[in-house]
Amino acid sequence: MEILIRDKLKIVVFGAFDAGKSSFIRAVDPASKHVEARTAGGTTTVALDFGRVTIGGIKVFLFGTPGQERFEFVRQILSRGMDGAIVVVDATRMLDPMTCTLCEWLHESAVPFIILVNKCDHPDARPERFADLADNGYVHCISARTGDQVDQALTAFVERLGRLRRENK
Ligand SMILES: Nc1nc2c(ncn2[C@@H]2O[C@H](COP(=O)(O)OP(=O)(O)OP(=O)(O)O)[C@@H](O)[C@H]2O)c(=O)[nH]1
Ligand SMILES: [Mg+2]
Repeated sequence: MEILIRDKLKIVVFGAFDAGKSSFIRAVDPASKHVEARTAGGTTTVALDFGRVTIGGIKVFLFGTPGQERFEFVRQILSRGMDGAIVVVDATRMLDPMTCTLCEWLHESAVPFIILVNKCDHPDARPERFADLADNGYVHCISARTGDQVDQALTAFVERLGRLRRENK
């Protein structure tokens, strides 16, 4: 990979409550940090997730957002200056209004983004429900639990962001 002007990328991870945003960041970076609260069913992000990984010489900083609607202000803060976005969806659920709103906003803001259809290890997963969510076809089926396709999807996105940066320089 040729040397880029800037060798750092800020990628923000969005998605509805419980989709698996924090699990995705843990799968990418086992040393990632998470500010979460306990719930009856496990944990929920109340501030942010933060993970780091180096891909092809580029330092990638991953910021995970809370999924609960009431934390919209946190999503606004974390999204400042992002180079790209990842939208995580739960393959076992139906497409939800928050995910649709997020994708419309990213599209209108001209922020490059991919869809990660998570929980594809689950017997109830129906990834085909999300096939048309990114109009450019950037949809990947992953499992944050098993790690399947996690690194491949992120690497493909980072390479695409690197290409976009070279084209725009
Ligand atoms: N089967 C399966 N379960 C998963 C997978 N990824 C996450 N989960 C489960 O889904 C639940 C939510 O995971 P989180 O990573 O906390 O989801 P989140 O999107 O960060 O949730 P919020 O921060 O509350 O919005 C947990 O019980 C996880 O164990 C996966 O790939 N497969
Ligand atoms: Mg979370």
